[in-house]
Amino acid sequence: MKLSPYVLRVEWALKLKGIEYEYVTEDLKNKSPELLLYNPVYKAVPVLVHHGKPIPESVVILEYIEDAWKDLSPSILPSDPHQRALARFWAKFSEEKCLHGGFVDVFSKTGDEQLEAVKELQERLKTLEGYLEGKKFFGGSTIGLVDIVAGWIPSWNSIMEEIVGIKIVDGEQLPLLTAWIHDILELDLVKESRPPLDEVKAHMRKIRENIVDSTLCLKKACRMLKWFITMDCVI
Ligand SMILES: N[C@@H](CCC(=O)N[C@@H](CS)C(=O)NCC(=O)O)C(=O)O
Repeated sequence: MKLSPYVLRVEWALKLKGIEYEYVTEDLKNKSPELLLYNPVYKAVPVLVHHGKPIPESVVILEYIEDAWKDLSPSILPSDPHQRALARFWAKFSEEKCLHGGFVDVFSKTGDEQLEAVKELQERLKTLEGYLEGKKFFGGSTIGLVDIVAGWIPSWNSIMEEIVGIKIVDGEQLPLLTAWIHDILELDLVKESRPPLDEVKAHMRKIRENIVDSTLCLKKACRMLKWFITMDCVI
């Protein structure tokens, strides 16, 4: 699943710590018995298998990598307990408020609802940007948990903006985040594992077309329903 931003997180963490790994691809339309065995609850990628034991869920895997290879630097999490808690907090915020309740909302809505979602997302990104103040990366001078969890933004953002035709991460409004996007894309480990952008674009475009089609169908169905109700009243 080269196009999965969740899988990419695990690749980045393994590369960052210099851990050798075997990458096993998965066809999600025809899931392998291994995937069903290793992740019977969600049946999703990524799954890390270490010493024969499976660990599912990208953020859980990142924490596992940090614990299992704690002697390998750089660390994904700070050593200070409060700083560790903060990193976990912002990683969760980026996931729940910027990805699921943010970019996904913008990408899955149309018209005024979409413009409203853009405004809300930009406000949330501004909040996230506060955690970058005075630092190159969220993790400091090297990337850490938040950079890895939010690391899909640099590759996916410009593609999403192009497809929906709306600028989301504006350099003037979000200068620190814009610089962070640039610095993330300059990292060798990111360049090495970056998915083929034309494939990402084609994949995202297909998703957007399906969303727009089903929204149009729904609107049409609503209009028909209203028409039937009105006719019924008239009769
Ligand atoms: N919360 C999960 C999300 C993983 C996820 O959604 N993976 C997708 C691929 S991007 C998947 O395998 N979906 C299963 C399916 O399509 O049936 C994580 O962080 O690992």
